[in-house]
Amino acid sequence: MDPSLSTIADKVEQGIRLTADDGMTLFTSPDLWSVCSLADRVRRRLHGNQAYYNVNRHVNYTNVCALSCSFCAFYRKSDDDGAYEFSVRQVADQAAEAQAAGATEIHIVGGLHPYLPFAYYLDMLRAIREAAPRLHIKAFTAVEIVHLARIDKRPKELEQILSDLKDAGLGSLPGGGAEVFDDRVHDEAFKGKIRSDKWLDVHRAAHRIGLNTNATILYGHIESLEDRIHHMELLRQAQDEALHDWAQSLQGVSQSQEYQDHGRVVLTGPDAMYGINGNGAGNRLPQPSDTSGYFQTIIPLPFIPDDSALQHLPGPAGLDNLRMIAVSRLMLDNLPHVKAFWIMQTLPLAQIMLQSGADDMDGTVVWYDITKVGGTDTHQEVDVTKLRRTIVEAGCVPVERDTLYRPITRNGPDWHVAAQPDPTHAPEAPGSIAS
Ligand code: V47
Repeated sequence: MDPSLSTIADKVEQGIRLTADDGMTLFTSPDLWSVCSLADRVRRRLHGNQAYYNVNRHVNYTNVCALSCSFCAFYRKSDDDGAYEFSVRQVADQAAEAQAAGATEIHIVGGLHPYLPFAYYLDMLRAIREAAPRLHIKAFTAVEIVHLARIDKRPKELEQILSDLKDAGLGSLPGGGAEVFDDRVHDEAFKGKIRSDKWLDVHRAAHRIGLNTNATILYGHIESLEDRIHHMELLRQAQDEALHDWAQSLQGVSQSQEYQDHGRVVLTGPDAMYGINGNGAGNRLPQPSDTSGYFQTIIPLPFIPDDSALQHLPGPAGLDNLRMIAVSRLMLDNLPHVKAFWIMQTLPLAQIMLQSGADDMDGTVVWYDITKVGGTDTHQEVDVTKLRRTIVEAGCVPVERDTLYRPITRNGPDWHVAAQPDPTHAPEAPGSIAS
């Protein structure tokens, strides 16, 4: 092992939080395989050899956007060729179709449409609830939430907007729109978009009203490695606060000593930190509750230059993508999951990522408009057999999950939430491809 990694390896062994300098060492070490195997070690502590996927559908309800982010090839102005917006009925029909095909989740995001009123968004959620009552609705990035707070007839506090959306059917927030938490990068690549403080405010407000959320980082464009680490530190801090509130809201949850002493939660330490001691007792992972939410997963998104205003940039290479997954796993010690979003990472690379820190691949997706790797069209679908095969071939056990990471038992399009498996007792043999 690269000797500069040995202090970090000791910290990982003991469950001690890594510093920003440690993060830079992980990014610059020539010994990528040791970085990946450290990340794999903590991933296995959390999830054994299980790897998660879901049966979902992504819907991008409009590509019309008031912003003009230079990394984005998706947005159009309302009079541009190819500009579109779906009616509430069209979205609800897609939801009904997804539910009939066995999906458990609909993931909805779109541009900041200049004319659609707040009522459109509430109506959309209510119509989905009615047309597809079993689907979990994961919708609207923090950027869209701030836009909705501005366009409502009576401008509202973030928490009120989120509560209105929750009452209409919203189940959780996706992680998009975070880009890179840095003012220089913001001003050069996505000026006009909310800054990091606002993005974090939206997620904090969502957590306070009991909504779980995800987080992303868009990397491999004009940001520096230090910017990536700073982004991770801000997320880690926000998650400490969320987990603190979550633990306060529940009685009898086991907490690590470090959490009690320092108000921070490391979820990736050795079993003994959580009273697990090899017998499965104790639980290191937060479980979804109605009263308090938290960040579930980090999704590192590799910048895809094609057709964007930054298409002269090369975009990150495969090994950078792999290292980014591993560093995210090691630095974000209090986020339960790391997602290798196969649409952007590609299935073969996502497979290697399952051995380098990632434990989740997102799902069947079906239609995806925001990025198209290698000139594919918007129909980007894998079936469950292929997802499971990808996972099994990576030496992992495929576990279908719902949006809140509860395991699903399935019989064709029928499904229900199963009892939580104990990740400390996950089988070591690869799973079966048959679902
Ligand atoms: O917010 C836009 C990014 C995001 C490009 O929460 C680009 O489970 C790469 O957030 N190259 C949307 N990325 C996707 C997203 C997401 C995806 C999967 C799962 C979840 C989740 C969230 O895509 C945008 C933006 O950050 N993006 N353009 C591009 N050229």
